[in-house]
Order: sequence, then structure tokens, then C-alpha cells
Amino acid sequence: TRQPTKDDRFSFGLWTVGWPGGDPFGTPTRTVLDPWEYSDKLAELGAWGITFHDNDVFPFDASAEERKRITGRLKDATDQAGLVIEMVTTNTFTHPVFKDGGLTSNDRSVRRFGLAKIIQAVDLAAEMGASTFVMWGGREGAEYDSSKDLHAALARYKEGLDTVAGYIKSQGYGLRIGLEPKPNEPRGDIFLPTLGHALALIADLEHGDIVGLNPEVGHEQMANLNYTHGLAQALFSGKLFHIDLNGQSGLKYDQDLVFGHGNLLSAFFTVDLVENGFPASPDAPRYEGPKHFDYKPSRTEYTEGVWESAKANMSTYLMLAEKAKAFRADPQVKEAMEYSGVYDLATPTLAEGETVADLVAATADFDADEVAKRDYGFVRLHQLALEHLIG
Ligand code: 3MF
Ligand code: MG
Ligand code: MG
Ligand code: MG
Repeated sequence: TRQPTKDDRFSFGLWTVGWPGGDPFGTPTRTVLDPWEYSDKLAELGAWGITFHDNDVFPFDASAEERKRITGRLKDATDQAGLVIEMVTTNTFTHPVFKDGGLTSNDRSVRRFGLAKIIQAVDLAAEMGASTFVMWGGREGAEYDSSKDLHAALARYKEGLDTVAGYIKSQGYGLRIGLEPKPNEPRGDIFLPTLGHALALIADLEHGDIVGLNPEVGHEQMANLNYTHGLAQALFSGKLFHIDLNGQSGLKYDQDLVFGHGNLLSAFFTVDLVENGFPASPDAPRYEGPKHFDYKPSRTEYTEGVWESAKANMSTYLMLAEKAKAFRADPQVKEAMEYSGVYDLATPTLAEGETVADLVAATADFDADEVAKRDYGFVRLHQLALEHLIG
């Protein structure tokens, strides 16, 4: 076990430890506490920050005074506990009014209401001192291809995002939006199913400069994609604003397991990237944000198990960080990376000033059959990683 400190910048959604365990087949297995009870306990366990949806804290139909009272009390509690409220988000998925989406519902009155709810949550995020505003459009999608004009749906998604981002700028809030892709669940198909889809839409936005990504481990793996590769491409585009760490075992429902309790080797390389950056690109952008966990304590756990699972996320991350440091520092690993050509990939393919005509001439005598005999040594390198991880 590793004991986290605030310097590790671990944060948790209130909806994670606060999930009472209801699923489509069974009722909740745990009782719900007040928001500040969760935040106090998380601070005690060594967390640095918390995050929440508006309706994790106050009811959907709360009056303005009730909202103020409850969010004020939570802010006081987190200030006292030395916790940062680093991200705030909106729930546009639980209430039945959002059954066909918030920003992309076929019903315009719902879209207008959804957008207004998001705008109010942006004000709340600014008031709480958050730096990120995540948008997970869980109900933006469809079960039936006949049910949507998909062009119009994307146009409305874009309109909604630009309205929210434009509002953030007009208010001078220091907030950035993190879009959170997910391929399905609760909708049969969710719009912006992967990081790549989201990046493409961001590139088309008017206010896309403050819109980036909040990739979640399980969501990428539900699309059979490589999470670490996704983080790398988000970094490459300057769009890795926030992360949701958890665990997922293959192509199933969104399991939201403890970080590392799914694909452990993938989790190792995720931590390696976050902690150590790219091996051959020291000047490349790095992830600087909080290490945010979006997991669910399994339905089988009661109070003790909730806190054990919260600790497990942080401890696992710290253990993987130690292993990843040792992996990178190991001279054998460096030599193996050299052998594998890992460092060579950072060398531009063309020489400075070289023309394509020069290139074609220079490669005229290239002995493809000879070079095809190269041994890349990737298996040995990967086994060294495994030995660091479990050896
Ligand atoms: C669903 C999620 C969401 C988002 C959250 C925004 C309920 O699969 O991952 O959690 O993370 O809405 O942060
Ligand atoms: Mg998930
Ligand atoms: Mg989730
Ligand atoms: Mg998430």
C-alpha cells in the first residue's frame, strides 16, 4: 500500500464514492451520505481534490436558495479540509426530460432547457473555483438510425458547445471544457463515441481553443481502443485537459472498476506516459492536470469497501508510478529501447533542406531485403516492462 499526499493531486468525483449501487437489475445496496461527508473522508484518505455534477450536490428541482445553501456548505467543508474543487459538471442524463438528450434532443424546448442548465452549472463551476468543466453527453445519441437527422444532431451539438464556450469567454471565467467521449451506454450509440470523433468536432468550433478532452479509461476500452494511445494523440493536439482513470475488462458494459483492476499492463503504460512523458520526445507536451478517478465501488461493497476501493485507486497509481520510474531508469531498458529504435523515431525522416528528388535519389539503392532482416526486439523490451511490473 502507498499513502498518497496532496502533492500527488488525486481527485474523485462525488458520484464515485457516493454511488449507492443501484443498477438496471437491482436497487441500491448502500445508503447515501451528505456531500461533505464524502469530501471530508476523501481528504482524510489523502485526496487533493473533488469534482461533482450539479445534482450530486443539490436536487434537480432545488430552489435558488437551497442550491446556494448546499453548495456554500460544501465549499466551506472543502476549504476547511484543504480540498480543491477542481472540476464541476452538469447532469443532463438522469431526469426523464433528457431521455433523448440535452443538447441534441429532437424536442427544441428540451434543448433550450438543457443548454440553460449547462450555463447555470458553468456559473457554479466558476463560483467553486474549478478550472475544468467536463461535458459528458451520455444521452446525446440514439437507439434507432431512423430517429435522428444526424447532420442536424451534430449541428446542434456544435451550437451547444460553442454557446457554452462563448459564454465562458464572455464572463472571463478561467474555465476550459473537457469533452468526455463514450461509445454507448446509456444510449445504444452516443454521439462523439471516441476521442478522435471529439477532436474532429472541436476543430470545427468557433471557440474550440478552450475546448479539449477528458478521456476515460473504460470508455476508450469499450470501443476496443488503446487508452494510452488516446492520451498521446490528445497531448499531440494540445487537448488533454483532464482524465478519468478507472478499470475495464474488455468489451462489456461500463464497469468503472478501480484503476488497474482491468487491463493492468495498459494502466502501467498510462501511468508511464503521465509520469515520464514520451521516451524520445522530451519537449513534447505533458499532462499537467489532476489524476482524477471516475470509478464505482462495486455493488457488493458496504461502507468499509467504499473507502478501501477509494484508497486502492490511489495506491495502485502510486505503485505503478514507482514501477514506471524504475522501468525508465533501468540501463537494460534504455539499451533495449536503443536496440528497438525507440529513440530513432524522433529523428525527422527527411534531412534538413532535403528535397523529395534528393530523397528518391538517395533511396534508389536501398536494400529492402537486407533491411527487412532487422530484428526490432520489441518482445524483449516488453518483457522488461513486465519484469518491472510483476517480477
Ligand atoms: C459516465 C461517466 C460520467 C462522466 C461525468 C462527467 C457519470 O460513464 O463517465 O460519470 O465522467 O458525467 O465528468
Ligand atoms: Mg465509465
Ligand atoms: Mg462512467
Ligand atoms: Mg467519466
